[in-house]
Amino acid sequence: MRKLVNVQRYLLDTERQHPEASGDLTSLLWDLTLAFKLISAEVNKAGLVELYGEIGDENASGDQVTKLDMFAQDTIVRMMDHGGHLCCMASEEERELIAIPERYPKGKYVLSYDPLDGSSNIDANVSVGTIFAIHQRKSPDGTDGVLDDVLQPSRDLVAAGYVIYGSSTMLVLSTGETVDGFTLDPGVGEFLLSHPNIRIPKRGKIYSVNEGNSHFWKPEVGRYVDWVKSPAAGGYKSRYIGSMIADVHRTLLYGGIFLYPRTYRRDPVNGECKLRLLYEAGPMAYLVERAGGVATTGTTPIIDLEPTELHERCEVAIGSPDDVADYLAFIHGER
Ligand code: AHM
Ligand code: MG
Repeated sequence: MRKLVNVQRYLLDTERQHPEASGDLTSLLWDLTLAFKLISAEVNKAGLVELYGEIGDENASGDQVTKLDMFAQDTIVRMMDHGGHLCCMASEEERELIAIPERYPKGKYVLSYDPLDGSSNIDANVSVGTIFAIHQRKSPDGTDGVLDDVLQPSRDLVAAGYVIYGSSTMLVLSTGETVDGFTLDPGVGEFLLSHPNIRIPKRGKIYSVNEGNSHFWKPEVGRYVDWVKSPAAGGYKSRYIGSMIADVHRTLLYGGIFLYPRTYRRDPVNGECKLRLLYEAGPMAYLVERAGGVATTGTTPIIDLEPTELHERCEVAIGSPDDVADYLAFIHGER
């Protein structure tokens, strides 16, 4: 009979491989999975309980906030503020750091997250997801967390993952070694290990980028995209959902490349990037690299970027090592 591993058993097994572990990270992740189950239940019935639609506000990054964004944001804060594992949090939906209330103990970890990535597509029932990243704090134990606790490179993450609320709900997680996938069994309400040790293929046959921006790319990006869809490249397909979590999840499983390059639409000199480093690009880069892939801005590995502000953005090229190598060759004018 197949061994059934729920996420709690997986976390305990991982903890036992590290005798120095205090169990704090395991409890933190366990609390998070409960938040994900609550969000998953709500996403699944959004159309029924009138949770679709925008609430008329913009978030810290200037995007329209949807009702489900707010639900996901509130759920994570409510589940995570009192466990004694965190010293502060940072969210796409909040301009400033989220403090742990005075009355609760302050822990040794920091949580950065995007409560509902891809939510601009949600009314069309497109897959959305939660992205999360956990660092160890740098400031003294027991005190309130500070900005420097959050502004750490993704290379130093102790855990990261995402939950995709798709045709089924899936949690993809790494605590530093393997990348493992769990599917939520709605009957029993447990995340069960379904995709152990995910490895990205060395090369894929899919490229994923918003080609609606092509007039605003650097010419090198356009040259790569022209090449990748040409017969010379050997028959790549285009897939773009417009929900990073879904586009990167597919890239992780099938291989290929996901791009969100800088566009020169509003600022023709410096251009602008879309994806946020701390809670979108960084954790996804960490996971893809752990699974054998590559994640770069075009010049720097994303996991090496030193964030300087909470909602900082960066360029993104993520995927199979051979595909990202082709992209870099075009970007650096070698092809
Ligand atoms: P969001 O966090 O407001 O949903 O924005 C991020 C999303 C990503 O999921 C996705 O990759 C990107 O925005 C799509 O952007 P675009 O519509 O410009 O292609
Ligand atoms: Mg997002």
